[in-house]
Amino acid sequence: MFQKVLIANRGEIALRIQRACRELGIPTVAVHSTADATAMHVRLADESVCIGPPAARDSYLNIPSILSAAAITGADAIHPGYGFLSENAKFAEMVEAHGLTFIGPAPAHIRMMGDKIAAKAAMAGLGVPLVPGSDGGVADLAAAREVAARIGYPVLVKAAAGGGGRGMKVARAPDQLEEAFRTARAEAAAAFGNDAVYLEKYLDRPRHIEFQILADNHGAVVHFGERDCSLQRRHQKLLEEAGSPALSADDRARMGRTVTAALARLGYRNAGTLEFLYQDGQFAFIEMNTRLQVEHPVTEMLCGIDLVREQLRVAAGEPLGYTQDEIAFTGHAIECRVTAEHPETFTPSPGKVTAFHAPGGLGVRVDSALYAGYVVPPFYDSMVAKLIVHAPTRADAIARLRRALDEFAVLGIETTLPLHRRIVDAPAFQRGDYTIHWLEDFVQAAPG
Ligand code: MV4
Repeated sequence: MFQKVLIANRGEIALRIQRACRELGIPTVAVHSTADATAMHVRLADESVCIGPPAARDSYLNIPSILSAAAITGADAIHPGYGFLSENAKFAEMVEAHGLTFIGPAPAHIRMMGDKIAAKAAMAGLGVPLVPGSDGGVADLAAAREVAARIGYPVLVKAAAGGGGRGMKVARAPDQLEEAFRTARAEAAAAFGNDAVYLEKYLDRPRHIEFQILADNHGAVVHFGERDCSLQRRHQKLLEEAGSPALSADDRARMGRTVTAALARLGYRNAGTLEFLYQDGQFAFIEMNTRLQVEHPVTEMLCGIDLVREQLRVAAGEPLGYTQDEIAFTGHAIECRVTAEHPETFTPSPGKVTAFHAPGGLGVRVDSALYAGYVVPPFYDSMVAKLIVHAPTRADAIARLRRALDEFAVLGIETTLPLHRRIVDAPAFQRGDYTIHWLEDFVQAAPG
């Protein structure tokens, strides 16, 4: 096992990784910007190193600073968390070139999944179902017209280097294709320095369902079931559940077998998530994330496993030590992402937290780096807490979530807690009857 782990991140995920390391007896090194000197992840680490000024590009994205911090403190592994450098293949390569272990997949797999065209080609070859679309990229408008005529309108033009909703354009009819194609291309070139685009049939009312997998360095791959992440606004997830209210145990087992077989053949290592659109009983792969995700706790609660501990163990070369049939899915878990934003306008609300009281009790978990007196800086992601509940049934989990939200107090800043309280009471949410478009409409409608 590792002697010392450097955590190249901040906030709640840095705490989450520290906790797993501490339970394994591994000392941790925190890195922080000058804006984060009083942050909880610095207070709770065994050692800390200041790596630069507030702007992320000068600190949490500063590869030479982070590698120097690892060298100075004698860390032998780096956990990147999510965001920042977590899906940067070059960083993973440099970590390994310095003789350290990158706690994540092989650089080649990070790079492959970062190119959405390459990711889809790989998955198609491994028997994973895709959305109907172009076979690879579309080089010009004529090629786009041919593909669109074959798959039928509406179609989506997507950037190969995109993902998470950036660089997508819909064409609902042939007369909209030229505009969609040209703007998607231009935006992709400007945003990613890569103008490669591809075409997909546009699914009009899908759910977003993703499968969590874990692979050791010896060829064993398991899945921990799915998460339903359909409740999002402007590509920011607000609430996630495990399992999906739309799937049966049979659906889960069938898709689980498909994804674990695919990743075993790929030789994938460590944690990963396969994203699917799910509509009319059909799964269609869209992207793979090669990192630990924000919403991993719902999977942990459902399966009773510590995913970060598992990441550390397999990165250190240990075998998984269990098989798929030893993984049980028990009850239901829901996570609310609480952000420092106005609950109706979504205006950012950084500043001093004057009081903080986290809910507790059976089946309630709060992952947060907040404390009373902490000043939320304006420089980073606005997420300040994750509230996760687990209960025997979905209805019990919703009742528990309502109760926990009522106990949760974050004063001094605006948060999205009141929005979560409204979602929990919405009949469509309670029925589990929603698509990726539901929340967008719900927040448009006036509260009351
Ligand atoms: C789609 C789609 C409909 N049809 N692809 C948006 C983010 C990126 N991961 C993929 N996205 C979508 N791809 C086809 N062929 C609709 C979306 C989409 C979406 C997907 C998941 C969660 C939220 C979403 C919100 C808007 C659009």
